[in-house]
Amino acid sequence: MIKFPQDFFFGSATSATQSEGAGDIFGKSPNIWDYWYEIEPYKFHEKIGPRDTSNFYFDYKENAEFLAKTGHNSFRTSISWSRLIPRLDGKVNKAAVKFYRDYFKSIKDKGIKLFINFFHFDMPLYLQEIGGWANREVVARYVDFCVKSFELFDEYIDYYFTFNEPIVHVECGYLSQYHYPMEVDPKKAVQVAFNTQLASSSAIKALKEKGLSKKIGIILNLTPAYPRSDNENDLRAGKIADLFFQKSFLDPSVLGAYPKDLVKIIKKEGLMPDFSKEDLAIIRENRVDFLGVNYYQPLRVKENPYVYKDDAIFSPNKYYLDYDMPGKKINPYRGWEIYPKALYDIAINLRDNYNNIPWLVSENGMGVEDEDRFRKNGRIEDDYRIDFMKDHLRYLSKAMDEGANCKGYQVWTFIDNWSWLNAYKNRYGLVEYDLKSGQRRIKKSGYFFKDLAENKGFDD
Ligand code: BGP
Repeated sequence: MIKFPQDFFFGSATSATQSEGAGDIFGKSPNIWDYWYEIEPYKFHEKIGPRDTSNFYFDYKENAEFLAKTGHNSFRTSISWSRLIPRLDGKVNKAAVKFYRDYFKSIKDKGIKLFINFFHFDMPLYLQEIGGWANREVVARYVDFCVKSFELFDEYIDYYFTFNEPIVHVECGYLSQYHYPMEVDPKKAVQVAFNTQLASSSAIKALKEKGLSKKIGIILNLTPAYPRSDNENDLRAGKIADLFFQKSFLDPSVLGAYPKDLVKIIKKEGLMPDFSKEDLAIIRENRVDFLGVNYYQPLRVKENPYVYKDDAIFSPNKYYLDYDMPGKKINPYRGWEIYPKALYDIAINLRDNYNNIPWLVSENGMGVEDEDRFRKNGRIEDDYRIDFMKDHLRYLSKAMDEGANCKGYQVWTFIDNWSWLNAYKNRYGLVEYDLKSGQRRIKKSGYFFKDLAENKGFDD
């Protein structure tokens, strides 16, 4: 039997934009996803946009029933910034207050612990128009949003997160064009990363000053960089990839300072952001209480043997290249490698190098296309998803036996939801959602998850 502690969190995560629907009504103003869909709908799989999601805005009560039916003792979502504060005047939208209170209460009434995150890739458009995270003013606006959310909803919230995967809006928004504003501007990317970290630390400071008694953390996609070989060039490539993609938020959030080697590279490349000594003090003095770790796939790297032109646009790939390892196990629908042992490696890294900080798996899951193929007697028999969870849980349990301080396992996701540019291509849910009829049906994995959560483990 693979067994977890009695108080282990079993649950799932989603985000406001991916699950609420009601994108342009009840006082919500557009965020960058609503806007991007409006101007370039063809970029989104089958032209399905952020209004067509699993409809929590209307169905939260029914969804709370399904959370209970699938054994959840915890659930994470985010508060939509552009729903709560729809305009530059900073005024709170009363309809949003009522919605979130009722929604959160319906979850709490089921005895489910609520984890709330403040930012999940969803910058309000009116703030993107003044520069988004590149503009310092947005840091202050974000802190105000967090404080207002705390004042309005704290009675329902058990745990807080400042950001979900902050490296993603940096990389996708300002280097690789997978998120709006689709810029390629490394200098701005570094400023955005710094301002985001400052926003996270400043929110922690402000909430603690307001008397926050609950734990607050940050969710990071800690994808270890595995070098192709033991050759020192490959090893160096791995170290540098880790600096950019793991340590850039992990170190300041948990240890209170940026890694020196990262700062050296940023300086050498002429990409240093604007900041003050006071900013660094805020980061140093306001560290997270715990971490959420999203894990889907490892990052495999090798040396970059090519020379960059002197005036080439900077990319982290100057220092390493992605390595397509032959024979790797892959989820073909998402194109992501499946490598459960990385969860063990993450756990040991946090134990040994990050003061054994408490953490939980805050996302792990498998998106699969056309799950209708697997339907038998009306139910989707998603054994692949059950195997995926078991494979990761085995490694998690092994790490915990060796002292890792993990407190829970939350999957992505509870009910099929909207996956950004992939829209509804790949389905991740424990519960199936029929976009046309709105009907929900628990998949085989949902029943497995219920047993897992109730027994705090599974027979192996
Ligand atoms: C994470 C995000 C989620 C979710 C998930 C699955 O990085 O935090 O928002 O979307 O990945 O990825 P996708 O939906 O792109 O398949």
